[in-house]
Amino acid sequence: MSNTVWKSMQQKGYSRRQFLQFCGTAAAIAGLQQSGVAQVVSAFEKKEKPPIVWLHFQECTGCSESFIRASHPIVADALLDVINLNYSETLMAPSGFQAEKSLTDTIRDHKGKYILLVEGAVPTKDNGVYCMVRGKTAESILQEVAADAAAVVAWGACASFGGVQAAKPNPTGAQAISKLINKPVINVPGCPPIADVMMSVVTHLLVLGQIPKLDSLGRPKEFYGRRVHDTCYRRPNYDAGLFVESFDDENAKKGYCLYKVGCKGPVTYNACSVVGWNEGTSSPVKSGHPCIGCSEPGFWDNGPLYQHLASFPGFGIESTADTIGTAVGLTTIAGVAAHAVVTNIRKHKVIAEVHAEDMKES
Ligand code: FSX
Ligand code: SF4
Ligand code: F3S
Repeated sequence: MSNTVWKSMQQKGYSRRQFLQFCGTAAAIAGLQQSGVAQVVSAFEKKEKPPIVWLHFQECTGCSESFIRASHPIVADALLDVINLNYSETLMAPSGFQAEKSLTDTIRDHKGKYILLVEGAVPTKDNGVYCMVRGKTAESILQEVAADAAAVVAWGACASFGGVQAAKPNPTGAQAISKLINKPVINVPGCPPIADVMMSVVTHLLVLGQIPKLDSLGRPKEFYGRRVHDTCYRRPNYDAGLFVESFDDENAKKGYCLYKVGCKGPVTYNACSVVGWNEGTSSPVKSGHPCIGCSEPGFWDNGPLYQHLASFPGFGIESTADTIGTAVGLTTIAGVAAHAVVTNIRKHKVIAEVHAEDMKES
């Protein structure tokens, strides 16, 4: 029992109240209802924590940067301190042979029990020489460690779909890890993924010991079930045909919709409009930048970032990646979503009036 989350927190000086608070937050971020808190308490009191191995391949380390900035400090602290993070090139204290021993001991002593988290794509061209760690290719390390992992998580666009290094012409033959191993992979894309979503996936695995429900691209439905566009606070402007025409114009200052300056929110499945970044303070769209679709496969090649979508499938909020896919069409023609302009004249007027009032007051 010495290895449970509660014991570890006690040793660190956390009170029982703080432990229960941690369990409540962990349950909430794992997407569990109130009744799930008891389940979390019980799991963290009794369950031995599975060891975690975190591998880094072709990436920028933004995923780790994101993870350590999760906005639930007690959860981040507890998870980072109490999970058995047996191997992580960026977060672990040991180095050299000592670090290597941690990895080999973990995969030997915890067969079928450890969780594998992977950050970055894997180069496959020229026998994988473009990413080597300890004299071994990324691909051979991945194969070796994934073989006996209980669950495999792909952090970020790179591990999930290949990311920037797989963008055309993909000189190193970079691949998503799901293409290289023969077991289910939980894809948590985004460049990088949202910290609280990452924390939630780890918590879900630790508490429930199961893989969360995934969409057809292997992403947890809880967080990738809706488009950025579906819950965007600028959406009323989109519906009313009120668009930013160029950065720094008057419409940008008014917070109009970013569709015409390239926003890919209508074809991007992620929780940015709901969970948000930096303790939910902001998101790309909230800070005035169009969504570049960073949680979708091949987004670097989906046309110029600041060119708007010509059209997109499915206007209803009920659309999901499973039902409509993510076909993205781009055009240079300056057409806008005609339905919005035509059918929302009334809303357009109301919003324009409100903005006019705001401008008068300021
Ligand atoms: Fe990729 Fe992770 Fe983009 Fe970076 O390391 S998802 S390049 S922000 O963050 O792998
Ligand atoms: Fe928001 Fe972009 Fe959709 Fe406009 S197009 S409502 S800015 S997600
Ligand atoms: Fe990425 Fe778009 Fe969110 S660019 S961070 S999915 S708003």
